[in-house]
Amino acid sequence: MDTYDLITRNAEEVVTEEEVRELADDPDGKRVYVGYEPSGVLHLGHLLTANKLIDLQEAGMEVVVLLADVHAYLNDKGTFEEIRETAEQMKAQFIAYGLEEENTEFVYGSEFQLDEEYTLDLQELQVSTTLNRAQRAMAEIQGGETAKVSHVVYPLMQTLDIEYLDLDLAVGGLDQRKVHMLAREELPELGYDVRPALHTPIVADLTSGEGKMSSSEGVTISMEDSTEDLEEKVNSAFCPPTRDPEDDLENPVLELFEYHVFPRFDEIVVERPEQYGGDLTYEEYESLATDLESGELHPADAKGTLATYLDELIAPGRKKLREIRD
Ligand code: IYR
Repeated sequence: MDTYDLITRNAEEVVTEEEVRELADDPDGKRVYVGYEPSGVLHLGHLLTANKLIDLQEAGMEVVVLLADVHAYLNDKGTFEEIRETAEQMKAQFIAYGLEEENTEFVYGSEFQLDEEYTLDLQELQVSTTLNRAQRAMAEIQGGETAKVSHVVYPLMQTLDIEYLDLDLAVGGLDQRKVHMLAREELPELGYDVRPALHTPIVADLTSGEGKMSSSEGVTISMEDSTEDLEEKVNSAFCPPTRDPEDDLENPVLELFEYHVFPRFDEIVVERPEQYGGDLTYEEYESLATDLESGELHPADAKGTLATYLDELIAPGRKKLREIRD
């Protein structure tokens, strides 16, 4: 796969293609990051961007994971102490999941976001950004909560992180796009460079195929799940073999294959007894999706296979989490 394709595979949006192509021409040592608010345990939402970081490491880039403790605090995720403890656990799970420890820089937001220079830049951004603009940037991250002053400071700090961590590329889920757009507009106001951004898709809710899979509502899959939990959740997932053009429901089973399984395994084997046609082997997502649609692959077999591969993916993180907790 060529470097640009590796960098952008499974991305929903690339801002801008031209800027990312330039990075792909000389990726060695380029710094890229994702920031995570430490909260709960790692779930598939976190792992979607983590997969992208693994691709970027493979492309030769330096990966920075921001454990955004101050952001989590501004977003009311607990006491500072609780947030720090969760961040430590997240870091251990990311490494267990497959981020190369020697090529990944883990940084706490509080290590640099409370410095004088950063704080003064933040004040300047507060002067130059309208309340309305900051609120719009934050809408998707904040969810339905009533806006607090902290919610408008948050995207301005996320903007500055890109400069202060000396990054060449910002990565995030599609829910981060408005913050990244704000950053592209505001950084030059402070005399800093504009940086490109890459956005991963948002996976639909497992049981309905609507909205997004999240830890706060509906069913999500996390590193806390046992093999049995996983089987149960995947087996009850929404998995229509063909898309109904009348609705915009997604097939979350296919999405999980596309975004989580295929990027991490070279081939996928669907085990079937001889009487049902024997095993099927797939090297790429498209062939599996085609077989599901044509009826060659039964949804029950697709789900069983998905549960097995997801289990393998989360097993190291699950083990780590249990060790930490014991
Ligand atoms: N807004 C992210 C957390 C976050 C991301 C980055 I990239 C930052 O520089 C700071 C915070 C979230 O919604 O989890």
